[in-house]
Amino acid sequence: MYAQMIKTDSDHMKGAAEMSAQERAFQERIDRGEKIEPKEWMPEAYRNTLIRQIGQHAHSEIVGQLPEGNWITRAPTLERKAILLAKVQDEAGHGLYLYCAAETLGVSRDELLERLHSGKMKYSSIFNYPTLNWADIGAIGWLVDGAAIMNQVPLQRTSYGPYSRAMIRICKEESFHQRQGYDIMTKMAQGTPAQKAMAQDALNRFWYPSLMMFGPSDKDSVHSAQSMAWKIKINTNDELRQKFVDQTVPQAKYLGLTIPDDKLSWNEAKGGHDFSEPDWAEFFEVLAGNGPCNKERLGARVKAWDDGAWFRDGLTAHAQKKQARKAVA
Ligand code: FAQ
Repeated sequence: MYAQMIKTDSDHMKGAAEMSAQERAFQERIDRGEKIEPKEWMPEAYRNTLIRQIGQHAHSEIVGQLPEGNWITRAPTLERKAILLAKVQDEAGHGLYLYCAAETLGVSRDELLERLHSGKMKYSSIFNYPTLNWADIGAIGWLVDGAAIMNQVPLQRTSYGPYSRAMIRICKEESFHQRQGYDIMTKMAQGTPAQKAMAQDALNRFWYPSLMMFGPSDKDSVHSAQSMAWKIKINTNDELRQKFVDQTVPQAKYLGLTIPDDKLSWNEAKGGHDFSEPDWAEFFEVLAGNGPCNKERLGARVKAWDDGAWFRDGLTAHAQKKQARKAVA
């Protein structure tokens, strides 16, 4: 249904014969596996696709701090609090590397943030779901960071140099995040019956939203074909979703938890699991701004921006003063 409503990038995709000599040479560089660097020529649509994807990714890291930040003051032990603090700080760092990578394409961080705050740019749907209790922090690390890694490991080979290099460090840190989440889930699953029930409840609520992180099914994906031709994306949304399910099923089994899907089964012929699709109507509602926490998340980011105005003004005034003094000397 969604596919009928939209035009995909592939509607505008050029075959080799329609490309200019410059565009053909660019595509040949991509096909040879060369990295594209900031000052080099690139088609405007390639640049805009990168700004959209990297910008959205950066926003996801920053908005993604909010659901977990919610539990820093209520972590059950000092050790868990220190670990969660480090993780949430890492997400801020990921946002910064990604905003820097996007800036190399000629867009400023202020402009990207303005587009986020005005609703012109998206962030990952997953962060519009609430974190109701401590088990949710385990589920986020295990499932959400697990899905993020599944998506981002191939992005280390993406064709744009600054994005691919940012991904290398981000993936290392995401691995720690995933381990800490799985550790929380392990402790809870092996704890009292009430704690195990909380872990199961968190898995029940986060399973399908985690599957949605990979984007719409391939038939409804607007950008995949062109992004894959440019090696901005390395895999399709469905390929990565399948890999995530196959990786996560044995992890849930080890925890003694049940994935909330009656149709989940091993398919010997395809060498992977059959599983139920998420509710795509819910996904598109969340994208349209109508998820459980959309207004709260965006409101928190806009407030943080407004509250920080005095600090940004101070920094600019200081820098201008310093420059003026230098000019006089
Ligand atoms: N949420 O044609 P496609 C993290 C949009 S980082 C919201 O398939 P594409 C770390 C899409 O933008 C998580 N919107 O799009 C962390 C497009 O709309 P547009 C973020 C979504 O770009 C963990 C439309 O739907 N990771 O979690 C979503 O080829 C824990 C059509 O879709 C990245 O951003 C969605 N889930 O593929 C932090 C990775 N899916 O823009 C804190 C890089 C799709 O035309 C705590 N990004 N849309 O208006 C990607 O790999 C791709 O952009 C996809 C989407 C795979 C997300």
